[in-house]
Amino acid sequence: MDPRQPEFRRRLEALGFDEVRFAAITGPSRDPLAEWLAAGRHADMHWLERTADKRLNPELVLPGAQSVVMLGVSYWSTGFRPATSGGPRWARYALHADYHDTIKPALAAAGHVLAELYGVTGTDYRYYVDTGPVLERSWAARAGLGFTGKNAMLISRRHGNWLFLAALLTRVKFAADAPIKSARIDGPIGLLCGKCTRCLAACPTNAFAAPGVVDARRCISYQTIENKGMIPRELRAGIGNHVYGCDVCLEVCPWNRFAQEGRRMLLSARYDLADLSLPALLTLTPERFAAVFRHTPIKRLKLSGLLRNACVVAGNSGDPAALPPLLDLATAHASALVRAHAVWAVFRLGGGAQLVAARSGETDPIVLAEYAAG
Ligand code: B12
Ligand code: SF4
Ligand code: SF4
Repeated sequence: MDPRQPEFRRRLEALGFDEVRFAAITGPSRDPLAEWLAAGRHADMHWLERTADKRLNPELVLPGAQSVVMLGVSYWSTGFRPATSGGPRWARYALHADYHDTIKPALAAAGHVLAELYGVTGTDYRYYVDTGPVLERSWAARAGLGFTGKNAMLISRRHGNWLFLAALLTRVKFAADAPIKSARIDGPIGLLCGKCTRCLAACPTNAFAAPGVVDARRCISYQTIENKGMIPRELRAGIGNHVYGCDVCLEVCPWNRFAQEGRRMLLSARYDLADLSLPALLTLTPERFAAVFRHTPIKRLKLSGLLRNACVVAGNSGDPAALPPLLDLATAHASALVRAHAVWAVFRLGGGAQLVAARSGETDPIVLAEYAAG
């Protein structure tokens, strides 16, 4: 092996990446992305459709690309505090500073190390975290960074489900790392799952179309983060107290017992967000939203999206103390999206009569539909 490759790996680990693995690009991928899209499982994430060709073929992303360097950043920590009991629940990754502010600079530094060691320029590599046209989980599995669980997650033997992934595509040809293999399983899903099906059974909204296949339309993560419109009525009860994202199919996985603390937490923790009570969320002002969620991924949801989710959580809380702020949102909030979900929540908490008495001049059809259904 070229002695520069172990040196490159060491330097990337020193930058704080917990996993550094290499895969060879040998032509277009046989990933079932096209079938997944054809079945409509991407909901309205049309950007996945638009970039499907690139996702399946790295040559279209970086002509002449030879290798993918897959990087994993653990966000598991002994200091992690989940929601206060019964309070709003947040996806664990979201209780950290935005990856744009943390992983991106480390990736830029990784590119500079590549350029220094291999004498290449910035046009010989491209890096992405999450939003690039790269099938990150497939590449990570091919590079042996972990295996694809029945929960569709890339699960690491050293970090469990708690790895954020990033990819560096390059024209440099690296020796490929071996993928994990199992003599017992024929196919990529659930290689080290054995007979376990905990994640499939635990999903609160039945989002698994098959082992390893998530239907985003039913997934709480999609509904609370990516969906910018109405949350379907039939899914709202299943959302429970998940205010942003969902980790249920990750949390139940027995492989998490091997999780180790990240070597250097590139994502800096914001566990304080889990202390926000439901009333505090329901009464957020634009100024407070901007101040609290600055530098977190949650800011991209915008205040109206977060209030929409908080209304669903409030409707599921069974707590009559949530009624006063909900009534205010239902009757006076500027966003019809927020009013509509607040109306649903008020009816669910038994405040329908009060609401109908307080209602004045509502004309928006999406809100009126909630009154009619309530
Ligand atoms: C769109 C998207 C979503 C969508 C759709 C999820 C999905 N399952 O596809 C929604 C919004 C629902 C979502 C949710 C979440 N996401 Co997301 N998401 C993405 C994104 C941007 C693209 C994924 C994609 O292409 N999906 C299409 C399907 C077809 O591909 P896939 O699931 O990636 O890969 C599958 C196929 O390749 C399949 N496969 C390969 N060969 C074969 C062969 C056969 C026969 C079969 C059946 C399958 C199969 O195995 C993989 C797993 O099923 C990636 C980032 C990226 N650029 O890749 C992050 C990413 C997958 N998400 C991530 C995370 C953390 C989450 C959440 C945990 C967030 C949360 N806490 O709320 C949840 C987990 C939900 C789940 N169980 O999957 C991480 C996953 C890290 C990891 N260790 O796996 C990623 C990689 C982002 C990152 N940079 O770290 N996400
Ligand atoms: S993230 Fe939650 S809703 Fe989505 S598949 Fe997993 S358990 Fe189901
Ligand atoms: S919970 Fe069980 S079935 Fe699901 S991914 Fe983990 S080991 Fe596999």
